[in-house]
Amino acid sequence: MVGKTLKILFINPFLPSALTAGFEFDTRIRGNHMLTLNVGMAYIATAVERAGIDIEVVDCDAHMWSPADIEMHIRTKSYDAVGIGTMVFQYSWVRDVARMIKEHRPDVPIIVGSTLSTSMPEMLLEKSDVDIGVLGEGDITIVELLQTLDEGRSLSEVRGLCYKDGDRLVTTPARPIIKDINTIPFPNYDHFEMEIYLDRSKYSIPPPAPIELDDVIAMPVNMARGCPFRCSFCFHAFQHTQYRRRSPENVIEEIQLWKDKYDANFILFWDELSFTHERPVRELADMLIDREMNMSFFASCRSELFNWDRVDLARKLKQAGCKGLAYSLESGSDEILEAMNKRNCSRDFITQSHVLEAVGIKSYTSVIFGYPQETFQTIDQTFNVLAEARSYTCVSYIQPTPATPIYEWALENGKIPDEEAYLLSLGEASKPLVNLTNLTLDEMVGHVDGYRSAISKTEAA
Ligand code: B12
Ligand code: SF4
Repeated sequence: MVGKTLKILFINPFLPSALTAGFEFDTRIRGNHMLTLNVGMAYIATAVERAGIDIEVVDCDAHMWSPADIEMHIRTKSYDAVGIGTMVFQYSWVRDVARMIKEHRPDVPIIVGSTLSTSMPEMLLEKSDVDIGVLGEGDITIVELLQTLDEGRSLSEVRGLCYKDGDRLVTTPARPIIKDINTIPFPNYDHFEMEIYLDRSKYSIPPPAPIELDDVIAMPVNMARGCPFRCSFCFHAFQHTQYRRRSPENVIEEIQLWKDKYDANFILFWDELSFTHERPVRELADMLIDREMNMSFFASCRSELFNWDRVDLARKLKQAGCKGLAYSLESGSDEILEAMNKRNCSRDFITQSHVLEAVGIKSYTSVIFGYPQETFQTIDQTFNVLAEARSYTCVSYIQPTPATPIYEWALENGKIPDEEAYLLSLGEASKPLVNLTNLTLDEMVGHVDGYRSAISKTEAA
């Protein structure tokens, strides 16, 4: 057992531009700030607490706090380590908070996990006051890391880390993935500002809301980890982690917990890919129906899962409570889909959208403009596919993120002359930050906006 006296502070960063791209979420309460639980950090905090270590969570996201807002907290309390987990887009926020922590507590190690440390460990450690980056899944690594720090042993013994050792950076061998993810304890959200999350959870349901919003109490559930695909703009392109899914029994047990504890009536399956093929859909749907869970949910899948031969399966999923499925088209141009290594095609996408429409499941999709092959014609193709599919669409522009093939391409082709300046500017993806195309940014955005205003007029009608 690790020393009981250890105390770890977890900081959940404020996601100021969490309004994702083109979806116009209900913004009545928090301006454009859509609030969603930080599931990954909750898993980490839970693992640490279960190892007998004291934890505290400062929930900046729930309170919309800046680094300055938590300065007093850092000054007046003492901790053995600080843990932060967030996306690449919060690099600037994390850099500022790490600087502030070091000013007051120079000896407290700052540990960062999630996609930020996994995607850009060297830049993060070299350019900020962060001491240790946890790479990939952190559930086991964080506990071993804290034990090692506590016992004063060398961090080189801990797999899945990048850390500062004097003037040099050390990367330890990769942490093997957790093969059976049913063994991972459910995340405990008691240290998060649950009243605020539950109160605002309804605003994370994208329009057109398939349920009366005021009735919604939504909780996130992570049903699968990893992704079997390697799209060239995606975090998973360089992860090489095996796709794993929890058993339906295990998922339903967690859903039951949120029903009992929070009166949840809506589950957001925050997975890369909730469903890859037919069997898991059927298994989960059967179990939700047999156990009379009476739960609405959103999940994600690929665009080739449903066709007219599987309309009964879609119907069953609807009967089980599925209100919406997210699956990404990304582009209507086959050339761009190939460049993205997307391994889907627009025809399947259209068919699936029609099948889901026929059974009453809303379909949500996203498109990314601005790949190097983008032209007026490919933009037209994308909007033509969207019009035919009648899916609800989130429109964004490519913001290459570190370690992905498209980021490497952008670097090699001089599209990102100053890496750090670019990474500090990352944010909401509804505006392009770099131009990878042969169009000017004004031309591309103007052409896209022409379609977007036409779509909003049709939707308003
Ligand atoms: C939920 C979600 C969101 C939520 C945010 C929730 C929150 N409060 O953090 C919302 C909807 C707001 C969101 C927005 C966006 N998102 Co998002 N999102 C997700 C999603 C679907 C699930 C995250 C999750 O719960 N995972 C499950 C947990 C178990 O995994 P995990 O978070 O990775 O946690 C593990 C490790 O990372 C690590 N870890 C995590 N935290 C910590 C902390 C410490 C201290 C340590 C040691 C370790 C550690 O251990 C955990 C357990 O093993 C992921 C995809 C995915 N499945 O991960 C994308 C993902 C994180 N999002 C992504 C993107 C691109 C975006 C947007 C840019 C989308 C857009 N087009 O606008 C925006 C950015 C908004 C912003 N301002 O930053 C990318 C991130 C890419 C990157 N390189 O950072 C992902 C990976 C999707 C993808 N495949 O590309 N997103
Ligand atoms: S299918 Fe989705 S999650 Fe998987 S690699 Fe492609 S974009 Fe990423």
